[in-house]
Amino acid sequence: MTGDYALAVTTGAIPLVERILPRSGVLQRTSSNGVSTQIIAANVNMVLVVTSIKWPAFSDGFLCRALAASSWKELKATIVLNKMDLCRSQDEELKNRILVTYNLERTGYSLFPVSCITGHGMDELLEHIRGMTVVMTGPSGVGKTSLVKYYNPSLEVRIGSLNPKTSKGKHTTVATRLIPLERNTAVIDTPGLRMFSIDHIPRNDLQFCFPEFRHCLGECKFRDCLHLSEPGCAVKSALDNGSISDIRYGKYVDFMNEKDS
Ligand SMILES: Nc1nc2c(ncn2[C@@H]2O[C@H](COP(=O)(O)OP(=O)(O)OP(=O)(O)O)[C@@H](O)[C@H]2O)c(=O)[nH]1
Ligand SMILES: [Mg+2]
Ligand SMILES: [Zn+2]
Repeated sequence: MTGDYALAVTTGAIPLVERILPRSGVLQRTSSNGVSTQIIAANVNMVLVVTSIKWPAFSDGFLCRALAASSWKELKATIVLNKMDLCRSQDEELKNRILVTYNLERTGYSLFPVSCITGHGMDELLEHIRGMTVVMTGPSGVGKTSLVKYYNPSLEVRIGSLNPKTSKGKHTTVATRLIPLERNTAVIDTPGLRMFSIDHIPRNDLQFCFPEFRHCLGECKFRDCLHLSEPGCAVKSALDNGSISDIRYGKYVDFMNEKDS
């Protein structure tokens, strides 16, 4: 597993792995078969959920699923909003909406608008991940590999073009790889995902995967409130007074309903 630490003996020419050391900081998703759970990377300090302002289109669904999966494993998550060089005046509204929906004060997440082309925000992002091993996840074509290539230009990696009809990526990266950037700092590049499935998160636990709900939990009229249509719900009150975003709450309801069926 990428990120694993192993004990190895080196008596011969080839080191022999004796055992894998216990893992911490494991990012998981539900496999595409919908049944088993897949470890994306192990021993990471933080998850970078990489998105793009456009090409491919920004997706709240992907982002909220990846953030929920990170919270589920108690992993710190950071949102990277790439391709800011493509942001035109007609995209400003979307950019501002994303900043409000996911901003630090409400959610505790960090958000970095960046561009791998102009270098905008890239120094700040490097400062943010310094000293850590971070795993990147995101849809195909958002620029995950471009990001590591920006930090390490001599790196031999494939960067893919987009499908001009769909403006989606072509699943260029096919294997997960740990790339050391500087002393004590490494980035794990992963293949782009069509969907970040979170079927492995139990329905009753989803509420804990939205950090902005936390201050409300325990404040609802019913102890077993799932914040859907129960009376006296503190999450719904926070939604009504605007301290929880309607987009984030909408995703929570979608994910809860998916688990119903
Ligand atoms: N305009 C613009 N294009 C970018 C930026 N970053 C990456 N791209 C382009 O986006 C396309 C996809 O980049 P990749 O780095 O291969 O994307 P990826 O996320 O690694 O894709 P997969 O490996 O398929 O998951 C390439 O054509 C890059 O040149 C950016 O900041 N601005
Ligand atoms: Mg890639
Ligand atoms: Zn409630």
